[in-house]
Amino acid sequence: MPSRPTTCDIFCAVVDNYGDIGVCWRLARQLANEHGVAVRLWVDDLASFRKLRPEIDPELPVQNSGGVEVRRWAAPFPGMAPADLVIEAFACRLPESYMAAMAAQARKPVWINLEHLSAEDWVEGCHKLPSPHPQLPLVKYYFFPGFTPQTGGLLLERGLLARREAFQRDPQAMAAFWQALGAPSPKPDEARVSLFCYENPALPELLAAWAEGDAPVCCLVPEGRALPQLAAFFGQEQAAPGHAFKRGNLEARVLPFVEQERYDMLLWACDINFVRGEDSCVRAQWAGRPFVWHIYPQHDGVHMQKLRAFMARYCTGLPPDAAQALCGLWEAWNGEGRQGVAPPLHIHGAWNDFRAHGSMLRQHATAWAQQLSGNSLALNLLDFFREVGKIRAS
Ligand code: TRH
Repeated sequence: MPSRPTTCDIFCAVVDNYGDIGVCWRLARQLANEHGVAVRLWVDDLASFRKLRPEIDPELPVQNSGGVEVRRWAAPFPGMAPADLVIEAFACRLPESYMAAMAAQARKPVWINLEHLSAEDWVEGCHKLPSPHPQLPLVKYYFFPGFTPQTGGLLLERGLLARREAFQRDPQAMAAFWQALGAPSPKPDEARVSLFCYENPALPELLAAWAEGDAPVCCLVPEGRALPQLAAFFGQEQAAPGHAFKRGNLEARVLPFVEQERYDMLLWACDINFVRGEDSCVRAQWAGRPFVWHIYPQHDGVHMQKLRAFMARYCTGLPPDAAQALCGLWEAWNGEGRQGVAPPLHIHGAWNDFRAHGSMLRQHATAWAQQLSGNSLALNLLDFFREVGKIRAS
């Protein structure tokens, strides 16, 4: 068995929103461009993919983008030789015929199920666990991203933190970025906030806190699920990219959904980022700025356990008052987490408390990014490929 994969197939089913394809696309590019692996990325919803990568043509069954071969994943699945490394993202279930082809290989591919990100302790015990296929001579391994060295780490492109720091230190680059986005450069006393969230009962209250606050807030809202609530707050029928609204000390601007790299830059350029899901949450951490996470709500409420597990890790090393300010806003923002529930009225105070600890939270955010950056998911995955080869050879 070779020590490195030459080829890799990544399978991505877009369940909802953009996180599934966001993660798979990032991983595909990293394996191809930083590690020389020939990657085929199989995606069942190219229209969603196009939002993050506008050059994708949803009509094409095969296309190349950013060094990756992008394939439309549709039934029936074409017959083809499987890759050395097969990544099933988020248990999306590989095509039967593809699994049969894997089983027929003399040298079986290394088959990974890439799991969702969680900061919970149990992840360390489940990372890399094997799961033999009930009928076929194949073993699938669970690979868990995470925040400790006993997990698979996080997706981080080579040199990303240095690029981010250079950008944040370069006022001209920032000004050019704002101009290209059609937004004015920040005023000296303004808090610039990006707001990417699901529908949230706490949103009107937060917008009111900003409008009534002492300092100006400029809130940039990418096109998406927050827009109806934003429009309603400003008494408008609708909000769309290019629209700008003002009330009291709050100015809100709707942005188009931008390409993934530009979204990173938006996070780097803002003082505070409201993010959601899984991938934007990680990108906010790499931005080295204070952030507020709207975790993906799950029906059984397990998301709150996940949220608290992350808060506990993230707050380690923060002075207690700053940790309390951070947790207070995060809890309020994730509130009851469902529509139809009265907004948590304490969000106003929680926001003020968060802002009062702004410089400490900013310092902490930079240190946190640095601390996490040594545990690269792509490198860990390639190491694991070698490890499986050794297990098989022994
Ligand atoms: O979009 P999300 O809510 O996605 C996911 C999925 O729903 C998934 O099924 C679920 O399991 C997961 O959440 C928890 O949030 P996420 O993960 O942050 O993905 C958003 C992606 O969109 C991310 O890659 C960043 C990208 N993006 C852009 O490229 N441009 C933009 O303008 C914005 C706002 C985001």
